[in-house]
This record gives sequence, C-alpha cells and structure tokens, in this order.
Amino acid sequence: MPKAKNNFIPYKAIRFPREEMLRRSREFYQLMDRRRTVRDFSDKPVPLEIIEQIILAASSAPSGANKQPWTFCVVSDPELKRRIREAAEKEEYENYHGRMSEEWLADLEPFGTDWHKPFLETAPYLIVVFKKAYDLADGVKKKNYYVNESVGLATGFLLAAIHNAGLASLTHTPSPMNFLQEILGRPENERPFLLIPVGYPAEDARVPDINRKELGDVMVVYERGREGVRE
Ligand code: IYR
Repeated sequence: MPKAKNNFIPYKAIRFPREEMLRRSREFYQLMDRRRTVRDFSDKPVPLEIIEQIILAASSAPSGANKQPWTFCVVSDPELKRRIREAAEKEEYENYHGRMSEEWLADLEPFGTDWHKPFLETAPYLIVVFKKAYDLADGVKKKNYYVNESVGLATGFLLAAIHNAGLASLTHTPSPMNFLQEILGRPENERPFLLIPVGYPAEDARVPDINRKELGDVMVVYERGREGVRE
C-alpha cells in the first residue's frame, strides 16, 4: 500500500435501494429547479445560526489538494452594507453607461437590471465569497491549486444550501470589485469572488419569465454503439 494511505479511514457510504435513489434524485431536482435568483428582498432578519449551517455546507465542497481556499464574509452591519452598496453602484453606473457592450446590455434586457443595487442594503446578509490565491501561514506563502474551480464549487454548494433552507439569494458580480477587499479589510492573499445577498424574498418578489434548457440540450450520452442517443 502506498505510504500516504496508511492513515486512511473507511468511507461510510450512503446507500439506497434503486427505487429510493430515483425518488431522491427526482425530489432533489424538483427542489433545485425551484431556485430562482431573486432581486427583491425582505428586510426580515434571518438567524445567524442558519447562515452558519449554510456556510458549513458550502465549506464541505471538494477543493484542490483539500486546501479549502475560501473565506465567507457574512455582513449584516448596516454601515458596511451601505458602504458596499455605494461602491458597487459607483462601478455599476460606469458599467451601464459605457463599459458594457451593446450586445451585453441587450442580453441583460430580460432581467431588468440597472446600476441601482438597493438589495445590497435591504437583504439582512451579504455573503462575500473570497478566494485565497495562496495561503499565508505566519507570513510564508503556501500554494493553493485550482482556486477558481474550488471556490466555484463551494459557491454552488452555498447557493444550494441557501435555497434548501428556504432563503433566497442573488449572485451579484459588481465589476471591478476590489473595493470589497478594502471595505472588509481582507488580507492581501484574498480576492473577492462573488457577492451574494441572502434573505427572505419580498412578499411581492417577481422574477423574469425565463426557461431552463431541456435535458437533451445539456446532456450527451455516450453508450457503446449508440453515441449521443438518449433513452
Ligand atoms: N454586474 C452587473 C451586470 C450583470 C451582468 C450579468 I452577465 C448578469 O447576469 C447580471 C448583471 C450587475 O450586477 O448589474
């Protein structure tokens, strides 16, 4: 046995009968398919305990060499939220008034977005996801691997956990967003990755009438002798 495997522990697999696997897969899909990006938030408070569990779920994602190269900053301080909104709106104003191409603006039409970002103050929490370009252990740089992939995976887990808890989220990408590093006083090895307002949706929240692609548009099956054909 390779030396590194000496301290391995047994994997406790979760197993279900075939019928239950199918039922659980369907139910999980049905749950996930109800997730929508929401831009109208209620200001109703959310217990921090729930956010803690959500972040534990996010942080269970796989990562390159298990470096877990992420920090989730949970912001509820109204003054910090105000400063983040102010800085984000300043950049977004420039984006919507010249920095984004005509094609990009046209692609965003259906979503009704503009430079105003009131949700950055309304939502009870802003989760700011930082990626660690490298680790700093007592001032010594340690390498991280596949940082974007790792943090993308953790953020996917995060959005699923938020939805599973009955909360709404918005994956917001102010650009550029280095102001987050400054406002939140993050160390130099951390770079902002995504800004995610979290809370209850407003009672009258509305979302664009858009569709998800069909299975046949996103899945290609390669079985022996019948490449690309779906049952
Ligand atoms: N960052 C801008 C613009 C924007 C871009 C894409 I691509 C979106 O899917 C949504 C918005 C904003 O947050 O408004």
